[in-house]
Amino acid sequence: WLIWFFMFWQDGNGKVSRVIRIGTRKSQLARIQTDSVAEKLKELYPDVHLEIGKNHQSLSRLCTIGEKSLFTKELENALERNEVDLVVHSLKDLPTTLPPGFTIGAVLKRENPHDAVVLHPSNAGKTLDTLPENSVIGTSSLRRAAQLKKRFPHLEFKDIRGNLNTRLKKLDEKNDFAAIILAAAGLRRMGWESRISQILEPEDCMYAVGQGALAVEVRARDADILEMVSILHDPDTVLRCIAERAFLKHLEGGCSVPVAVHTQVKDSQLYLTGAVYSLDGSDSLKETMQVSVTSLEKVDEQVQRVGVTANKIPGDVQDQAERLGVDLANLLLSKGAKEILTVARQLNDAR
Ligand code: DPM
Repeated sequence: WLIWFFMFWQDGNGKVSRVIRIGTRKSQLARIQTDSVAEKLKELYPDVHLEIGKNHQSLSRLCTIGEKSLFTKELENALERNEVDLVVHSLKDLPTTLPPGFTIGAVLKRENPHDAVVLHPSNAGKTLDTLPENSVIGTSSLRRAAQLKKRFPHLEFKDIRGNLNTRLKKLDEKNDFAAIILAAAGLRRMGWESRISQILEPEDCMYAVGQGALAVEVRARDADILEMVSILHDPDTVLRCIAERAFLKHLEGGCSVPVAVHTQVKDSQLYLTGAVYSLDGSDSLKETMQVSVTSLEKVDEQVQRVGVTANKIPGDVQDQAERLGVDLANLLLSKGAKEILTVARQLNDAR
């Protein structure tokens, strides 16, 4: 039989409360994201004692091509072994299929999901349009490079790696890059909003699935923790991200393929625009579909959809969002998306 161990903590007034342990990776962004979720939980549950665990090893990329997730390693092991109770991630780094036993128990309100341009100081005042011919732009996102190569053919694109601190340093202290492209949300969380010189509109560059939203990963069977974190769910963000993740999953795209999305909830309609690109952006498919997201029944069931458990959001509406993603993927597949992605994957693997 199962024995559940609960840890308790006694405060100065003799009040006993459960200790919740949060796992984190060691990059500054991971710490900031973890702290912001811990702050929210503290406000909502003043009696719960939160402990941010030791820093776990960071993997340079959590998510891999295809649906095989490499990111399991340290943090999920810690979750599995009950060493931590929840882990905060950028949703866009979480694969659309989580390993068995884990689920995303909360998707927080999405921040600005768009990509941003950060210029080398010597280019102050410029935009991607006005940067000189052959200026080198740093990004290792196939999605960003594909879209921007097509839209700004006078620019060159080169890989830039490392965490955000490393990248900004590489930009500023060397003359290798005229500018780099990063998610506006990450820049804002790091306190570097003032470095954003341009936010890329969907016409220039659509964002990655889940970009700008934080996710809380928990043990799927830990009903107490699931209940506790579910209050953090932002309903519109959940529906948008379920549609986006279902789209990516059905395309069989991992998080490093040239796939981009744009979603919106307006007047009880959920809109999803999705696109796939060849590596140089010359070949692409882009379509938009919409679905009504009004609930006919309030079902409260323990179901995962593309890894997300959101018991307080009507199940029928979540199903509609998931179906929208699948339907849009099928539409693009019927127009040749599979071929575009297969070629992109092969060329990228050969690089
Ligand atoms: C994923 C991608 C990147 C990250 C691929 C993509 C960017 C990699 C690169 C799946 N994860 O976006 O097309 O630029 O070389 C990542 C960032 C954030 C989460 C940093 C960033 C912060 C923003 C957020 C890396 N993961 O994209 O600038 O929480 O959405």
